[in-house]
Amino acid sequence: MTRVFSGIKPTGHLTLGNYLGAMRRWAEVDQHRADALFCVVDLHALTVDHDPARVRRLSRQAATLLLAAGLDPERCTVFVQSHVDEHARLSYLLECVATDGEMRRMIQYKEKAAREQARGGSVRLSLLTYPVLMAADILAYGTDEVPVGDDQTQHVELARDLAVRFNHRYGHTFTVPKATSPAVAARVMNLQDPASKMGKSDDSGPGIVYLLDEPEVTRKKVMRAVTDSGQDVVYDPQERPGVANLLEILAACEGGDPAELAGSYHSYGALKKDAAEAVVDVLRPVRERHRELCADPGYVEEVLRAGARRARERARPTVDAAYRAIGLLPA
Ligand code: AQP
Repeated sequence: MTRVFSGIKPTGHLTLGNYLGAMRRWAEVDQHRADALFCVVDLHALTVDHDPARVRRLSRQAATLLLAAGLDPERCTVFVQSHVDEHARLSYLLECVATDGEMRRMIQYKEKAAREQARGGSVRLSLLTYPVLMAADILAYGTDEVPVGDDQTQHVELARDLAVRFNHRYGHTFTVPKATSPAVAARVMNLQDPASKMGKSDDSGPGIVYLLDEPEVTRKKVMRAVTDSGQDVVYDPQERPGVANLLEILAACEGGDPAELAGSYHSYGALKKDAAEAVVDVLRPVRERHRELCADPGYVEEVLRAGARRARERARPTVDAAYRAIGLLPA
């Protein structure tokens, strides 16, 4: 059976980008067709300046939202990364296979390091090495497929490269994974700055739809989305990124093709109105289920405990095999 792994980082409140690019597919497709593991990757949230209490709160919230989005603990494994030691154990071995140059080429590293420096902060070493930890997250589970949004494909490529290199040097140990992305909305853009990805740790609140925004707030954000200088509605991500983003969001929410949808609109206002309603409709059941789950925090904790037990059992044999293959004495 195909093994699927993916994760979400508790660095902010989850966004429409996280949902359309990743979580929705995990719930609607992946958990039904594969042996799937989904993880709140809390160690990754420590790579930038962080407040411990906030990371704890956001980790709990992210786990609750994964369940609210439809992940079913009877069908898939939902857990928190730091509860399973194998991730950090394997990460060090992979650091001994990765190179400094490879790490410095990562686009997210360049962007986030520049952002930290612009804020006057220092860049943590873990920001540079976190793609190796992400490779460990993936490789520890013998993962075949990693369903992610567009922004994460470079990191999955790194996991592939490290798996191939390790296998070549030390004998076959890891499955070589591949990234899968949705056909539409693989990169939802910021509504106020359609040249940038909608990111949960960005500062620009009005351009980001959070999953837990009230419907009225969501409507306002979509209605105020920056559009382009033209008048006609065409799907052209290069020349008309604002309108293309709204068409992609609408297509992802309602099904359909963004270029075809463009033909049924004669004004930006009508497109925004329909996109706003489509987003509100898609998020409504997630918000409702989230509210129910918040009333029963013991249930979420139990799901995470059981998930960590299952994940540990799956990861340990592969990580132990990697320790032996690389030349370490068995304990
Ligand atoms: N804007 C997006 N469009 C489509 N997919 C997206 N994803 C994130 N943003 C978008 C996908 O959501 C999954 C979880 O993302 P992550 O938690 O690993 O963080 P990230 O990729 O770094 O995205 P964020 O939300 O922008 O976080 P910050 O601001 O902390 O960097 C991934 O599959 C991702 O591709």
